[in-house]
Amino acid sequence: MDEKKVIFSGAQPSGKMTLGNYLGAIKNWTLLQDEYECYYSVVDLHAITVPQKPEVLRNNTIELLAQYIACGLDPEKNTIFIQSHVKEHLELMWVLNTMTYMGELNRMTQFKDKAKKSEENLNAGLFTYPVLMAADILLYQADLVPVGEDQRQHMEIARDLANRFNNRYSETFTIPEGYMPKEGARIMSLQDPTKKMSKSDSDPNGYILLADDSDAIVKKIKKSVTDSLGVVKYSDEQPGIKNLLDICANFSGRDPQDIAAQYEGKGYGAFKTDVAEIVVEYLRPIKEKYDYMLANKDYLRDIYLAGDVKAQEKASKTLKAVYEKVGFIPR
Ligand code: AQP
Repeated sequence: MDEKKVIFSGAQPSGKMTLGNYLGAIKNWTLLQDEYECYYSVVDLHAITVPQKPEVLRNNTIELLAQYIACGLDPEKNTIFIQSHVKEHLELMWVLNTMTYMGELNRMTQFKDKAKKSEENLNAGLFTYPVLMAADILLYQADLVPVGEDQRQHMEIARDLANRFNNRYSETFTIPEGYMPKEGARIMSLQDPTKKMSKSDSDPNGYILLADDSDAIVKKIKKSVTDSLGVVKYSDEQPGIKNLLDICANFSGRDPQDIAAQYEGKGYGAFKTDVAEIVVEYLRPIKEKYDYMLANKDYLRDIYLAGDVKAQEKASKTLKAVYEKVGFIPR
């Protein structure tokens, strides 16, 4: 029997999961879980690159795990684990740090964006974030990494570092490929459709959380920023409407242009009402399962403890090979 190809991906417990996180990444995780050997992590080490309150971080970590399961990840089929429990991530990161150029990190747009937001906390972790992400991926010899469009640059660094290491020390790492959805690769803020929807946005009206109740979802979609043209059209000149059409298209499996055509002669009000209904109905079972999971924290603990062991098994093999090639004396 052919060995299954490997997937790695993760999300940060830097807040609660948004519709952007779901449509950009997690939905694909669930679609790929039968075909691949999958490692899905709650990447808490990444989350502390911006200040986190310890209690909030702990809650967000468990809640994100609950959301992974609520979205349809089967803990029997996937290795689901907490990043900080597998220390190999940090050890491989160190080795890769010594092979990463300052110039290539300086070019990262996510760093530039986050640096603007965190001028008082411009820490080195934020700068070397892509190196930790490369370590996450390469430790599991991942072939595929399902992520949103915002991670494209980081995926390039992961590939470059894998190639660089292989060329310097001989074949060690699988070269990973990013896997992005056709629609939903970049869901935009509902309040500023020129920037991406983010769970750490200071304006809660900018994002829809998977944990939001129906009323909140309806209100946020009704309040979403559009334009004064008054025509539902799938066009770059109407980023707010385009974003809502992308969300609809993703949830209904229909073409965004066809959906737009349905609203000829109708105003934005009717369109927004329908978008809200589609989102509410789609998220309803996810929210129900999420609430159930949160009431079963022991089960969640069992999931991550089993996942930690399986993840570490694989990660330690890769790290051992790396240490040998680099020239460290084995203990
Ligand atoms: N708006 C988005 N549209 C599509 N995909 C998105 N992703 C994030 N935002 C969007 C994808 O979700 C996955 C998990 O993201 P993450 O938690 O690792 O970090 P992030 O990309 O920085 O997400 P946020 O929500 O913007 O978090 P904060 O506010 O903490 O920075 C990734 O695959 C990402 O591409």
